[in-house]
Amino acid sequence: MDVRAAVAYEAGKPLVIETVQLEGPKAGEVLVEIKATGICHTDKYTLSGADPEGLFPAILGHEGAGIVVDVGPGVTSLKKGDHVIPLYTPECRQCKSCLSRKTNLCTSIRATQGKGLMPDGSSRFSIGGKPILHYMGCSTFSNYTVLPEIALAKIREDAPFDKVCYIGCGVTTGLGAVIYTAKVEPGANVVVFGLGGIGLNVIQGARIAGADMIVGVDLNPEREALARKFGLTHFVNPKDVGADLVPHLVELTKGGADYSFECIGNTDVMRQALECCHRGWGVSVVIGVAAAGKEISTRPFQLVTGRVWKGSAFGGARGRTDVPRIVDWYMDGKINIDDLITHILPLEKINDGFDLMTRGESIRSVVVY
Ligand code: NAD
Ligand code: AHE
Ligand code: ZN
Repeated sequence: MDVRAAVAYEAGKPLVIETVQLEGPKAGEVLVEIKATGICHTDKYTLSGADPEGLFPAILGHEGAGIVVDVGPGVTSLKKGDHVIPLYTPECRQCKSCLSRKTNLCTSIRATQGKGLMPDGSSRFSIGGKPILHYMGCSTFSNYTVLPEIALAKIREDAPFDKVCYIGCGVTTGLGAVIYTAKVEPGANVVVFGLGGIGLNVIQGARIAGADMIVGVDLNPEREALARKFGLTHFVNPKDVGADLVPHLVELTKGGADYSFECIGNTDVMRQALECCHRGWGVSVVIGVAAAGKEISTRPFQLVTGRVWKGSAFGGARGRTDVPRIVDWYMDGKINIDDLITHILPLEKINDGFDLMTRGESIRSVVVY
């Protein structure tokens, strides 16, 4: 079938709206009509050329929601008409990782997904017979896409697509990092670096977990007011404290953070996030994705004296199990998504969404088909 998609032909170049040919679902696959998709910083990162797994030409986008249109042979858990959220972290419930119960990083299709291909090693997208690659197994910058059954969370039908698409990445990543990865407890002191689409969800996660002090660190002063609405108690602009940021945060939290979260993708900030943690027990969670070639460093003494450095992908959430629950939290008014969706755009304006993010003017832009 012919579909409408934003194609990333080359790193660093704007997306091009094209008519693309999409093959139907093969065994174990599902055809989904995407109704809405968020634009995440990771799409910008890959488009920039800094992602070692960034391949072109491709159809980016990994934060969508839509409706099942057709299923391939052998699909049992989904049927035409089901409402779904695509999962860049699938949940096969059979691989070593899923069965371990120690991680959400299902490994069953990761190798082909990282090459921009479906599990059988081919692409379903093409233009004039030339293959166009998938992205993060999702390619939600297309009004129709094909995914493996294990990479779709079935959600309730009354949930609005233009809001719950954000649960496909940003909401789950931020909330999950607090709840599933760090397991923040009531009364904890939390420091969040970067108050964008991810960091603001970390803040609301920390509030829900019952944190006492929720400190936000951002270079953009405009982020403070919105963050306060989500539970922020203290705002720090690094420009105001300069080289003294770490001691300032340690003093503010009366000895250091119980938990810190890096939501930027800056390796210097990752170090600050670790070092502002409390001696003996502070846990720092890396969420931000850093460019190819970047490395983190600190004095090993920081770890010897009890600070813990860990990371979180998709918030540690098991997509098919946890995503439908997070949709329920939104529908029950337990989490706020509406105030984070600052812009709604048609597909033709998708490049404006990237520009708004670059200029720090949006939290989430959502493309509605
Ligand atoms: P965003 O652009 O919306 O937000 C980034 C924020 O960081 C902005 O508010 C910006 O002003 C602030 N900032 C930038 N440099 C700073 C600095 N040096 N000090 C303090 N603040 C600074 O991005 P986002 O969508 O929230 O994504 C954040 C990061 O998380 C990205 O690296 C993205 O790729 C990554 N991410 C990771 C996962 C995961 O599963 N681990 C999932 C989604 C996104
Ligand atoms: N290809 C990138 C990795 C990027 C990355 O870390 N992705 C996160 C999700 S970001 C969503 O916005 C993730 O889930 N990682 C686990 C995985 O298996 O990819 C690079 O830098 O190499
Ligand atoms: Zn994302």
